[in-house]
Amino acid sequence: MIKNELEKRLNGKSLSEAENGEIYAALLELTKEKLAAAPRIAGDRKLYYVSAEFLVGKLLSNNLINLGLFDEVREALEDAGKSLSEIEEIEPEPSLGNGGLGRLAACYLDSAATLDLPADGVGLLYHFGLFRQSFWDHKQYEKPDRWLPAESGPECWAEKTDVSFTVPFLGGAVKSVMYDVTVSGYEGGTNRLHLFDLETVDESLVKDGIDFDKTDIAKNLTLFLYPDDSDDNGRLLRVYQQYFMVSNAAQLIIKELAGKGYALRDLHKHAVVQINDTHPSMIIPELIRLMLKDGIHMDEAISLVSKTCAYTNHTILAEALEKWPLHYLEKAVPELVPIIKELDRRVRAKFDDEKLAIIDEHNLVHMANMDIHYGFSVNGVAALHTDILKEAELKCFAEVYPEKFNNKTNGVTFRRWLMHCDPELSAFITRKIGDGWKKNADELEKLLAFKDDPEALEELLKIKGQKKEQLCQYMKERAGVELDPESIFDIQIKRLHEYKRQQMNALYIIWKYKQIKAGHKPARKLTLLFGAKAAPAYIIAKDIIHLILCLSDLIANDPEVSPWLEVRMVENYNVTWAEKLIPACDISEQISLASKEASGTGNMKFMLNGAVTLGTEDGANVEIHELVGDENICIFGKSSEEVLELYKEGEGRYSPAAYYPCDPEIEELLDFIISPALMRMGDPENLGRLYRDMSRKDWFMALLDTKEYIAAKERLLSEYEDRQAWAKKMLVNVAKAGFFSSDRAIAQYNEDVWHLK
Ligand code: B1H
Repeated sequence: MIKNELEKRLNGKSLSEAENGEIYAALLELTKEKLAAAPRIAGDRKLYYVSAEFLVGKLLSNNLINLGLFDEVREALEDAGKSLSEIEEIEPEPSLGNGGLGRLAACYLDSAATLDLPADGVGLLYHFGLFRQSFWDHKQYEKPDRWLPAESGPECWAEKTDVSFTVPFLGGAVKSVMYDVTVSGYEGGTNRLHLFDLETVDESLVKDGIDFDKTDIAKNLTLFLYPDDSDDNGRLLRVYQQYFMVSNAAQLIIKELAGKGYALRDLHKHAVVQINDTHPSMIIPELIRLMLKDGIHMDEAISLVSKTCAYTNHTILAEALEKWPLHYLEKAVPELVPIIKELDRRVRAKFDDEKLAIIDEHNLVHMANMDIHYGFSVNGVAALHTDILKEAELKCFAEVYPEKFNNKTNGVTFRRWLMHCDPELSAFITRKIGDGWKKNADELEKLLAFKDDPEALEELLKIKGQKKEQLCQYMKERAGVELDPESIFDIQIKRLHEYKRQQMNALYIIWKYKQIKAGHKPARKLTLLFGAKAAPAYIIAKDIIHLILCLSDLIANDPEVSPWLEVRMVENYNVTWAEKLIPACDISEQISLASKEASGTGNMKFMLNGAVTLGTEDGANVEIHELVGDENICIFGKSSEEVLELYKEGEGRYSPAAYYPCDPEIEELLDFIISPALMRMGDPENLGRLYRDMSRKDWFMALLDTKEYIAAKERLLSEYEDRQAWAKKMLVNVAKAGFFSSDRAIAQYNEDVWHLK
């Protein structure tokens, strides 16, 4: 009996007497014990998923689901008058990631364990993770977000181990400490997420906001995720972080290999390293360095490492493709520089093509190029993205290594993104088609049998209504905002970036505001919800937040408009917020400039929870479109081919001047940004800068698709009024989402790349 097991840990109190904090501590302890008793997944060949980010989210419910204890615990608590979801509020969310890339890593660990594959994650234990966001005066402010337990407080999921390595640093050395988070598979065994910390780290360096002494590497290395890299010291610190991460990973891999009794020469047979974007790329020269130290010759070391490492590319945005000045590396990782130079020399000896070089003529080290030459696999994260890599961005590489390139369309774990966040919908699905879908997501297709069943469709609408009510409740408690659950919930949640085009959505808001002011009242109220953090040094992104917050306020205070339109941006958007927002969504905003969003994974989560996508033909939207068909998605905008063409030099190149001021409708929308009404509300400096940027530069072409976007959204809003037809769209989206299970993605990685078991 779970109740007894919990009460044993409550110092004589009964469940109903105990405080939520005490119950959380008891649940944590109990769950950890059960995890420790579950079998550790083992095998002769193991994957190391090395990543600078693991956005795991809260883990209590996730672990309870995987252990098969969730319902029992929830009921025991309910009987005692307690609520599991309230208790969960106590759990701090570790913000060890920025967005999709980090959350993907967490989904992949969940699926690898579920598929019983020996696969551990390796990353860093950032004490503060990404910053905590707050809004004041319509602007974003950043504060450190400490998630680790206080000395005296309850434990957390990361447990200190006695594993420690020495990492060469600045002519001396620093020591690491390894912390382990147990990763459970659904009704399966466990793997580990190894997070390395610096033994000498000093939190007292953080004094004011998220600023700290960036030069004191031996004390600051693991304080923050991606410290502000707008200055040299920040960038240099990032190199140190990356090296600390990969040196620990490499040493761990070699230690485990030796532990199994294998020679270093057999590395590639027993270990495979997945390099998650270029942040861990230095693991290639680091493994080579360690092999050379062990007496293996350069030729052989390079060959062995190249058979061990595989690289995933997550972006084609030039600014995100890492290129480190050689002199940074000379300062931060002097031991690796001769190896990197040798790797470059070999490339140059073999190929007479500057584009393939690792160290370019400006002495910039192209990390991705090193991964492609000296890894055995290169994959993109959605079909369109991989095509662009092969045909444009990395064309010259695909020509010399066609066998290395492959696509692995992203996926998300249905345990967290359906079973946990929408138990009502999960129960509906199980009532209709049984529970085989939990292990085999393709079975969701069986739902199509209910496409024309009015009762089933009615049920589906009712569940969506419930989830909207729940979100309203949560918003009220958290943000003091009362939303209207009868309105249409249109949601855009993702990192703030110009290519994701939140600013285009803001132009829609302006358009709608003006329509309502002109007397064109819609059939139903529309609620637009945003969640987004802007990188602290990304000025235009912060200006976009400012615009949205000003519009939100302007509308809320306008009695003519507020009955019909509401705009809210949640503060400190994170995984927990996503779990509340996604199930309540009617319209999923996936409006990136075509070719720029490598895949997207939020798009998949929304679809799985019965939202209809309003999107461009970008990233995985293309695959969603193919799966659900034209009637069940709303696609608009220029194609990626057209966009790539518009970026080319010369005539035909994109210019916002084609729209502003010559198109009067667009002119009206942009001018509103600097209208007296808004300028009074907000900061003229921010609004003016954004207005100038959008009307003169518009680097990510928001104006290109604005009119089509407005028309498409209006079309979708009117379709919402046919409730049965809408419910059918919802059902088809859920039924076709099976492909986007991370179980499918991981099975493909294993089949084509990892070959575990
Ligand atoms: C993605 C990043 C990323 N791609 C650099 N690249 C970063 C790059 O702080 N940095 O230095 C942080 C993140 N993140 C995302 O990966 C893509 O934009 C999404 O489209 C994709 O779904 C996700 C997972 O593949």
